[in-house]
Amino acid sequence: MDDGLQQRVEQIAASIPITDIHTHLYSPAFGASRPGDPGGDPLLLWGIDELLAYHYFVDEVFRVLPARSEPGSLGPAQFWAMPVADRADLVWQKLFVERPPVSEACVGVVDVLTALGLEPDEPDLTRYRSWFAARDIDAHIDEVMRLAGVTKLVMTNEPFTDLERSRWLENPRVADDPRFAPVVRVDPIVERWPEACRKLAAWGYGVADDLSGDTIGEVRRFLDEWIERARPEYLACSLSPGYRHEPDSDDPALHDFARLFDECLVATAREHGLMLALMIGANRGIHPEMQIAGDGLGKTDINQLVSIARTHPDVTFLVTLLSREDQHELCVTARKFANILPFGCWWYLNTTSQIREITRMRLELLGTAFIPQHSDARVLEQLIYKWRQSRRLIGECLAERYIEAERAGLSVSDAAIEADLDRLLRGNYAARISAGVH
Ligand code: RAT
Ligand code: ZN
Repeated sequence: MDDGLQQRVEQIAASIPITDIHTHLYSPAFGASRPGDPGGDPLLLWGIDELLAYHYFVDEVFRVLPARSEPGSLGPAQFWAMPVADRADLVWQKLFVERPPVSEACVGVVDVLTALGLEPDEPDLTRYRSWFAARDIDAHIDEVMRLAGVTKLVMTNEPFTDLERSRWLENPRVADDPRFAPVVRVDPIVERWPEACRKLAAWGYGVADDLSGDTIGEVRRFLDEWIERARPEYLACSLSPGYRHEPDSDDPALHDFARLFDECLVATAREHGLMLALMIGANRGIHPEMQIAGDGLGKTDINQLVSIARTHPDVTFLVTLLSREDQHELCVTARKFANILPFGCWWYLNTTSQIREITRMRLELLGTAFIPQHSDARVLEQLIYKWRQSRRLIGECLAERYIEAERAGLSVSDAAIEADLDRLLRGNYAARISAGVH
């Protein structure tokens, strides 16, 4: 490896302001958690207790707790009944005190504490709790964003979630914070139509389970109203690994799925000039007792995505797939369909080895025409470790390509490196959202 080039790329990467295109963070007006006070239904989570109660640690802690058959074991139901602070204490004790933190998420917390100027090896959480309790949330958000190098955070706004819906209805200016951009995500319309239909009917839309009457028009009215309300940068939905896009199917369930997808989601995206983000591959609730920590993953059939991209050449699909096995097919498919914009190393792929592997593959097959990462942060301070690590790895992978280019006889200027990193960390997304009409 050429250390000089590597260093130049890393230095330039450190200076590029990042747009984080998919997070579960909210602006404080949606309600922020208060360290030491579990009440208030907050949507913006932050602080040491939330960091340790993160669902990535729930599966990890169960792997080291006594087995269900042993004395002293704890079941998921008991675990979830514990207050956040008790869950955080347990995670700290088991994963940070009794053994050195090794997993991606564990090392991430150490990185966060160190970056915030705290000692990462306290025997318990007392000092961290007082430190966080003394923060002012607004100034803290600015500080965390500065440490992460992020200048814009894209939220995931879910109108089918009662709590979130009520925050939007109570305060029409709830999203007026320039640091946070809205996105309207509507999984239930395509993934759980009976549930979506019931809610829409209760909210006064004239919809029917079998899509009869003006159901499609009414779903579109709902989406139009939310676009008007939230002014999203894109529309989004998550699809399970076995989804099928078969508009001509005789199977009524498949036919209805395709109508809701094509005539509601895609048609709305088209009309408003928005991208539609598809997050595909989460196998929800494979261990239901684990609640939010109970989701697995599955491989998808790339032909379904081909069908979507071919049917709708005039709509851009931001696509991320959860299974490692699907990543090469996604790159090849994106080479054929310029309206597929691959993004991020999602969830179980947001690890050192997977980011390296996937980013290398994407650079080799797609050049710089993709969006290498999003954080998926659910707790504010996670931005720090997730972005420090991704920024470094993206720089490392890009430097490898420049070394190849130099070996082939071309020398790459700092200006060219900066332009490439700007595309990857901000510009490719900005170019597509500004191409739309808002
Ligand atoms: O990564 C996560 O936190 C998951 O729980 C999911 O939220 C996933 O990212 C999603 O957006 O569905
Ligand atoms: Zn997510």
